[in-house]
Amino acid sequence: MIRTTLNSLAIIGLSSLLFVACAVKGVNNTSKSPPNILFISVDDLNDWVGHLGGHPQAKTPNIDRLARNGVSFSRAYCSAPLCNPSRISLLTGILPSNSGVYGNGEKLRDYLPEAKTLMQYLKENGYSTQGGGKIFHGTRAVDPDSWDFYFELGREEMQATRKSQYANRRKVGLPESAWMRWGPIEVSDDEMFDVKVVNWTISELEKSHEKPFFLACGFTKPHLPWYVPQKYFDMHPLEDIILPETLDNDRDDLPAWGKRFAAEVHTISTGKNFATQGEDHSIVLKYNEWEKGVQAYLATISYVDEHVGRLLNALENSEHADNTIVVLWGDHGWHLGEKQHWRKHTLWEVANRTTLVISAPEGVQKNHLCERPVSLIDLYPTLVEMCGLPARDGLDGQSITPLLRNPVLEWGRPALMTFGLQNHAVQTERWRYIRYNDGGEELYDHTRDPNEWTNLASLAEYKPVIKELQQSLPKVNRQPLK
Ligand SMILES: [Ca+2]
Ligand SMILES: [Ca+2]
Repeated sequence: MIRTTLNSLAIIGLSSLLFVACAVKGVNNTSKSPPNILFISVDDLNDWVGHLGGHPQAKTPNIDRLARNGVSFSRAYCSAPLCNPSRISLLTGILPSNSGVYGNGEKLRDYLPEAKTLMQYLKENGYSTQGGGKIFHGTRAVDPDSWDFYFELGREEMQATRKSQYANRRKVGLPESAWMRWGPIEVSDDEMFDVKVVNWTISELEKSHEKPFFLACGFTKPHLPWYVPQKYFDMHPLEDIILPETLDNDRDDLPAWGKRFAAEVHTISTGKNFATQGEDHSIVLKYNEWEKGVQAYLATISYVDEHVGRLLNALENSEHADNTIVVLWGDHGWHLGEKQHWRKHTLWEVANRTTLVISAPEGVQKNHLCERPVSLIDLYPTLVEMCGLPARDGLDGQSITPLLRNPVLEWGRPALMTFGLQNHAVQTERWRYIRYNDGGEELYDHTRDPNEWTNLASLAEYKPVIKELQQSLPKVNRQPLK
């Protein structure tokens, strides 16, 4: 079984889950200046990292190293399984059901003209805020008021970077008529966009800064296309690739909206015969690309991990090493065939669970895996508290600093996920409850069914469980703007 189970969490390099009681000081030590934040986002990263065990062949020694230096969350969930709403909710602290931001087309300031982003709040409190790569949904300075500086490539350099990434796609043997965009390419790491952003971030870590800094480095991978240099594919030999465990008739017990989300059909138009061919999974099977896709996702994650390692090295070798919080987060999960679905865009755990690791010189345990459900919506109030700033009203999340100090603390707060208007999932340690806008329901018992194969929602014996979980559904569902 690929999915992490409670019993398999004692894994590579992580110590026993048993919490060793130990006094931990608060982060905001008055004798020091406020801590800096190195904020690393990784686009479309599910739980396929070594220490989380989401895939047994994931190789991420550097993200694992960060986890050994802090707390990693085995049940970290996005607010929405899609880039724009996930990132806007994280960075404003406002849930999609309160903002009305459900898709990738919505502009932050059309929906939330008065919202104060995390970066704006830090700026108000004496921080400098700098970013590069994909932090909001885009690789330029989305919401300029949030940033003192945003690293951007010039138009020509950006075009050259794109071109280098696609230059060899014809050589990698992909069928011309399929949408799959993955395979090794013959470019050096330094030609890759993410690496240019990492190099800039490292240059900032090597400097002295007058103010405490918020420094954001946003990887655009492992979002498709999965084109990375050959050496990362060599780390994951095709002949050894293990596929995710799936059930052929898994969709049979889904309500209408669940079936609809699973059966998403894509029209891929690149101007050359890339028309709709049906569902992703049927195309992947038709061209015998499943193993290659899994290999390419693992390879692209290893590529990101290599450069996360360079960021960590730069921080460790800098004057900021002893006063910098590190947060690494993915914006949602990813299907690679589970429920015969690819990509995100569903309310199952696979599309919503992501990687979240937090380390800090003080106030955060080292080498602990926290199993409590947490949400990316919690990051804003968490960082505000870790920086010793006044708590903000009007945020939908809740600070998880108690879990950073004591990862086995009783928590009891479920995570909430939303995909489109009035489609929600509620996740506790045991249960996942999904309710769609037409009243369709799913219920999964993760203690017996971590793959979410058996929908229990129609069984009378689970009505009290559902009633309890429904208490965590949003009371307000803001309509999208016309
Ligand atoms: Ca994404
Ligand atoms: Ca099923």
